[in-house]
Amino acid sequence: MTIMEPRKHGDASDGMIGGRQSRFEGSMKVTGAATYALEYPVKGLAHAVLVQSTIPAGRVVAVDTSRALAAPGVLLVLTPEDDLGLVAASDWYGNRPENQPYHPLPREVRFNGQTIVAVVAESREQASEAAKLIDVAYEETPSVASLDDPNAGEGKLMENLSSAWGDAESAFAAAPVQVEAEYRTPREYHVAMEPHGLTVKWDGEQLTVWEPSQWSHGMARTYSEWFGIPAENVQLISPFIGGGFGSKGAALAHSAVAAAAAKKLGRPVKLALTRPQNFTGYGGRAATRQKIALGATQDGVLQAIIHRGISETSTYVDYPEQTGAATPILYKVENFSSQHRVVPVNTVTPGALRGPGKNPSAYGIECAIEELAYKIGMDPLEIRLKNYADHDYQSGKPWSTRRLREALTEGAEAFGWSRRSHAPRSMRDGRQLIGWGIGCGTFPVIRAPSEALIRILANGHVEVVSGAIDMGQGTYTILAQTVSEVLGVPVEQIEVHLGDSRLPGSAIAGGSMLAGSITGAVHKTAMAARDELIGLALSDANSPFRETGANTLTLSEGRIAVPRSGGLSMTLRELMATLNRDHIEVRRNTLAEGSQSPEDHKKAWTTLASVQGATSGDYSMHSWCAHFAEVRVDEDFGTVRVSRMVSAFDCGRLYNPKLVESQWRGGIIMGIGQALLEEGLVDGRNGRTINNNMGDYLVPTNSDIPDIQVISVGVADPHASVLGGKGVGEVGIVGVAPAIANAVFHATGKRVRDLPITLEKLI
Ligand code: MCN
Ligand code: MOS
Repeated sequence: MTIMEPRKHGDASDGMIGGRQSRFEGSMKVTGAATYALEYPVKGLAHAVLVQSTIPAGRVVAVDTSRALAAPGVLLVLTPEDDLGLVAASDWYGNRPENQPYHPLPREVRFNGQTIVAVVAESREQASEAAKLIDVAYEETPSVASLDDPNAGEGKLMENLSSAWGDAESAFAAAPVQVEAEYRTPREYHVAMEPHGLTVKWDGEQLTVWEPSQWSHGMARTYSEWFGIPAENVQLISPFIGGGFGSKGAALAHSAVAAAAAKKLGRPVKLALTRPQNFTGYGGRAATRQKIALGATQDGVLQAIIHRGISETSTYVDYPEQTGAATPILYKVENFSSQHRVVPVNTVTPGALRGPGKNPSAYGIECAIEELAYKIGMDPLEIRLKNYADHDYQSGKPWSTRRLREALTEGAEAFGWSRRSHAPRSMRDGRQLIGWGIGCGTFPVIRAPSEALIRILANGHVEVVSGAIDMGQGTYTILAQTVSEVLGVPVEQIEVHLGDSRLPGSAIAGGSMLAGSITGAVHKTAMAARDELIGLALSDANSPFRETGANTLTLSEGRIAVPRSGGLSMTLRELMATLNRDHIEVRRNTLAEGSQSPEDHKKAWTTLASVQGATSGDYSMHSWCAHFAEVRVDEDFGTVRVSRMVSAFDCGRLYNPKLVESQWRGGIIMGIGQALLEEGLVDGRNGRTINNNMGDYLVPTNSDIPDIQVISVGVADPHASVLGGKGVGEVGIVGVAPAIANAVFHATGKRVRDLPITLEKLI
């Protein structure tokens, strides 16, 4: 089955799976009708403001709070002196340290920008003013600012991220053509439009948290564990999120501080991190370095890949930005070796940022493959097709579906690749050098069990209920489309309720796993609701369908009918009335039959323990893409502009091509930022992120973004998900930066191996 043909806007079928339905909550977001976490009108609010450390490592020796406490409106000051009475919560996988206290305002300072004091006052202004009056005395200890610090060291080998087959060293040594290079990426940040923050309220032992969340259930669990209260006592509410990009999957230290302050005060508390505080409230993408050695024959057949990568981590958690995530699966190669190390430095623990691992990994291998192509005078498109991986050489498994070849050829066709002239600096337009480059990308298909509830109401409307979230990807919309297709109810009659930890369990909106996982659960639930409805219509004593002799009924356009034309037909509302039913409710999940205990449910919805990776079954399952970039480089000034992008994707079947195209374009725009603009600058003296604001940390604006053409070459993948879709949200960013770096080389003859590609590196 091929993907749905794009439909014209306004078609009746827009609302079905594969239709181009616009996002339901879109107008609410742009008109201000959507309520964000900090906008809930809670009575009696107090306001918290944080003070962060100004040293990279050491101890808080004393905090003088006297001036702050005397300031107008101040209600409470929390410092490392205060025992907040919290207990350490489990990690992502549900492993919990035993009886370990948790100090979100620790005495020990491990990075510059760590939260150490909170000031709570009647108003935000009063709290901000008082926070300036806090005096902290530190005892500083030696620190390591970044990977560039001479004391950074070799780091620690991550055995589980190493991979090898064949004999890479010998094959490389024997290869007639060798390419070796080191590629670097800097610290990068999420800079979601909506900053971190939360509103918290206690009612006795009941805790309500309004906080932007990529995972309502997982974050609610963390609160319940910190405070030692039953999971049912926590309600985390997050119906609208102003972007997450990986930064909003966990409850963080500042979240704990706000909740503890509310408890101590007996008043609801609102805490909004300032934009600079967002840069250290949660870590961005770690800085990386990777050395890649490619051995090949003169005619461009890969013989060996040797990959050695490192990434920064904090001094207290080993978080790898896995530079070897894409390297083993993009090309056919019989001899391979990859290792990844993490180097502890005094930073907040880095985190997941759109396409974690795969993104810097593709930057390395996709630049290296073009370096090889230029070395032997081969077309970069041809070398990729020549080394096309017919199966996954790492796991040995067949691909479920892999239309990367089609992505490369159809992308090349749309881009006009055949008109390229090979030599660097050979294409120009006046003073502008023109360059073309390719970058392939990939992202694994990850899946998790999920749950959903569907209610058919007396008025014929349908409610779909899940604790899943929508941070802009389109969850609300695709779930309505899924139900519309199964129950034959127009989307206007479907209401989707999301973003609340009290609602049925859901996969995290992370790892591009939500859409496939939650449409699977909603589809299963809708099918069950359909069976129940038809069953009732055929068997209920009050139902006129009982007499028709039909053995099944059809559901479409909000009506239920016998299949033959001219037969009995009525609206769902009429049917509900004749059945005398107020509502029909069905709840289903995608856990295995034997895993339905309360413990299984808790594990499935609140930890990542049940998540299935790309090679957990018989196949190796991934989304794929090929980006074609055109850059124009001003020869005198060294300025680079991306003037054209054509990107072709295999993400399986698309539930909603309009939203998918928007996801892809969003990823590509972030990739352009990564290639040309984004760079977290660290002060080597004190480990401070210098450009911790949106004026100095540059992300693309409209004027940086060219026309972006996106093409789908996917086919439904029945192994990847119930509806045949693969992940969409992250793959778009993967491979963009190398496509641009390769285009810059083609334009200028200059190879920039450290991102971002700024003008001083070119002139
Ligand atoms: N979709 C589809 N057909 C498919 C797969 C997806 O139509 N076969 C569409 C749907 O509209 C779906 C969306 O693409 O809602 C994303 O689906 P999926 O790839 O499953 O990703 P998730 O729903 O798990 O969302 C998380 C993903 C991640 S991990 C990051 S990071 C990211 C991203 O989504 N952050 C985003 N996209 C984002 N988009 C916005 N606007 N804001 C963010 O913070
Ligand atoms: Mo996405 S970085 O996995 O939230």
